[in-house]
Amino acid sequence: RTINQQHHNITDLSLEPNDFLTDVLQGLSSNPKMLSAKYLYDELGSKLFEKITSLDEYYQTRTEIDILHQSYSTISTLIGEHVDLVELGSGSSKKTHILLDEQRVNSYIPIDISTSMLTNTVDQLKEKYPSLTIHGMVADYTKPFSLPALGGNKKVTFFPGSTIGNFEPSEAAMFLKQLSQTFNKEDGLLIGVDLKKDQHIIEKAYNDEKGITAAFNKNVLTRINRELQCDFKVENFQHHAYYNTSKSRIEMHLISTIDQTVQFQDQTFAFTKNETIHTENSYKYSIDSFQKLCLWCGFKPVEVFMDKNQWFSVHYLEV
Ligand code: AVI
Repeated sequence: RTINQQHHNITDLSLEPNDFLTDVLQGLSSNPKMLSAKYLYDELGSKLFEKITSLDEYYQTRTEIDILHQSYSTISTLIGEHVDLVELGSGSSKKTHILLDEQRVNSYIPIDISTSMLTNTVDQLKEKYPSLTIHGMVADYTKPFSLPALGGNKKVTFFPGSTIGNFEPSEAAMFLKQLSQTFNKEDGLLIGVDLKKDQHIIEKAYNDEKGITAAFNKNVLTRINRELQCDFKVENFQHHAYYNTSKSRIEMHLISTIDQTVQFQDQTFAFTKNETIHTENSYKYSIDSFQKLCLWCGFKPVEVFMDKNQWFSVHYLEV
């Protein structure tokens, strides 16, 4: 499906409602119960995530932005000129403005799972960069999909925000391997990866004082109620996020605060008090563990950039 939006194209390969239904039924039937983190990003979820990125506790976004600014001259040399810039999970494209020099970038292809987020972002970018070719895509980039025809320029894929950390390591490996197979010799991958550090710093980032992360987590239940006609009582679930040291990951859960049942289509799901729905993992890497993963997937590390505390990393890789 292609939506012609004023002067630019948006290709919409968004999820079919049935995928959502099947995944939710499967996730709630499994033991322990789980929901895929990608379903956190409906319109409100994407807005809440945007709010998270400017919270004091959520060090990731500002640290990555600082790294991109500080290392801009090296990064822009690596990116080169007349490139097609593809961004995975573009959201508000906030970080991309640092890289979007109209001299260097021939076309920009933002890809996001949220139609409303992508549409708004493309509109704003078009105003700010009138001569830039923008081709937005609404797609689940964790599944294979084809990019629009790009005319054979060097391609740089930007995957910021440590979203790779939301993949299981085996999924991350599969994803990176598939991505490397679509790369030509000159192409580059610029990817942001959150690093292992004092667990209290990480835990605070997922348990902010204003409760935005809690609202973001609980919103998945509101979304299920609305889109799949379910009757979750959201007030009977509590946000819980903690660092699982042995797996080097933050786990986000929704804990049932009482014994309860939830009616869903023709099925009933029972929750005991304190039972959880596992809604997200956010893996943290070391430079070494991430580079090993990339090497195994067909990428060669070219450069890695970090902040002075070594809390966050941005890697540039080629095949
Ligand atoms: C998008 N992703 C990298 C975020 C993270 O930190 O794992 C999502 C998020 N979940 C809770 N807060 C932010």
